[in-house]
This record gives sequence, C-alpha cells and structure tokens, in this order.
Amino acid sequence: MTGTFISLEGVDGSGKSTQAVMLAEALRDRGHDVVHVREPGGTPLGEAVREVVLGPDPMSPWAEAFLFAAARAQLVADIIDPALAEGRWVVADRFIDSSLAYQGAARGLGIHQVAAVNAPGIGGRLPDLTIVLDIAPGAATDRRAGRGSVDRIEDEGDALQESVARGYREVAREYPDRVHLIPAAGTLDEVHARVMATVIGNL
Ligand code: Z5A
Repeated sequence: MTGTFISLEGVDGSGKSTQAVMLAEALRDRGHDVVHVREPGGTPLGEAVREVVLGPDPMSPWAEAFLFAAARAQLVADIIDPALAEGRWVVADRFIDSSLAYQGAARGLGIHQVAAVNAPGIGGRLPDLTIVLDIAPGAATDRRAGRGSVDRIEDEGDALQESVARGYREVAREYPDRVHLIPAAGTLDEVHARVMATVIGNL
C-alpha cells in the first residue's frame, strides 16, 4: 500500500503554511491518516540545519542548496518514506520545488542542476501533486507585515521574492503534470476551496 504525497509551495507570505494546515485537517475529516511536515525541519537534523541555513551568517548559494538538500534527505528517510509505505497521506509545507525556485531560479544555480543535487538524497521520491500559491510579491509582503521574526532569506527583500515567484512559474512550466499554480488571492476559505478542487481534480 502506498500513500499520497502533496506539497504546498509559494513565496514567503503566500499563505501556504495556513493552507497546509487546512488541507491536512480537511483530509483527516475525510478519514485519511495524515502526516504534516515542514521544510526545512521535521527531524532533529532538519531542525538543526534550519537554525544554520536561516540564521544570520552569509553562505554561498551552493552551500545553501546543499544544506536544504541534506535536511530534505533526512526528512524523506525518517518521515516521508515510512509514512507513505504505511499508506498514510503526507502534506508537506515546502519540498524540492522550494529549492528549484529559490536556489535554482532566484539564486541562478539552475533548476536542473539543483534537481540533480537533490536526486540522490530523495531517491526518486517526488510529490504526487504540488500546489504553488501564486501571489503578487507586494501582496505577500502585506501579509507578512507585522510578523515578528525575519529570517536571512526573507531579509533579502522583495527583489528576491519576485525572482522566486518567477522561478515557481518556471518550475510549473517544467513539470506541468505534477506542479499546479493556483491564485492565492482571496479569503482563506476561497483559497482552501481552490486547493481542494486541485487535489480532487488531480489525484
Ligand atoms: N527555502 C529555500 O530557500 N529553499 C528550500 O529548499 C526551502 C526553503 C525548503 C523558510 O522559511 C525559508 O527557507 C523561506 C524559503 C527558504 N524563506 N523565505 N523567504 P519559513 O519556513 O520560516 O517560512 P516560509 O515557509 O517562507 O513562510 P511562512 O512564514 O510559513 O509563511 P507562508 O506559509 O507563506 O504564509 P502563512 O504563514 O500561511 O501566512 C502568512 C500571513 O498571511 C499569516 O498572518 C496568515 O494569517 C496570513 N494569510 C494567509 N492566507 C491569507 C489570506 N488568504 N488572506 C489574508 N491573509 C492571509
């Protein structure tokens, strides 16, 4: 028995963490056994990597890409693969497409090069469905306003977020069967309805 793997993606402030929680709850209401994870994190190693990679110390784009890939490899080995093997559903708040959009596209390392670096660690594991919450970076900035802490990557400002938003569109064009862009504008319930329609229509 193999479970189902869904990832939620988007720029910081797109609302994907909120929608990941709502999706996991909706799937549980339908009787599914759901594991909810976030990246980077979800394992002791992943949380330690999170501290380093989002901390204040500057790092090269490739160092950043390898750190995210290391955290992801551990999450797949410890949590995602075992859950799917038990027939559970996995809802991930970010997965490989974050690396493709942020490091591959926005940092200029190349989507295919970053995918290749990640490939051994995830052992071919990809989401069955990836939903990207597409939002104008200005609107995402408004949603983030008033939130306390800012991490090193978020601190780089709107220019990076705009490159990331373009990167996600490029990723969606590159993997059209798996990656679906949906508008993130509207109320929480309106966006949730789009997420559910995408899940029901594609799985
Ligand atoms: N990163 C990377 O570069 N490469 C990788 O491979 C990976 C990650 C895995 C992780 O930061 C950082 O690491 C991130 C990408 C990079 N950096 N940046 N920039 P994180 O995990 O700390 O945070 P995040 O994932 O970027 O975002 P977040 O804080 O979880 O925000 P969000 O998921 O985009 O949005 P939210 O928390 O659901 O909502 C934000 C606010 O908007 C909140 O107050 C909500 O109540 C509100 N909201 C949400 N939806 C709506 C609607 N529909 N209307 C109005 N208000 C809303």
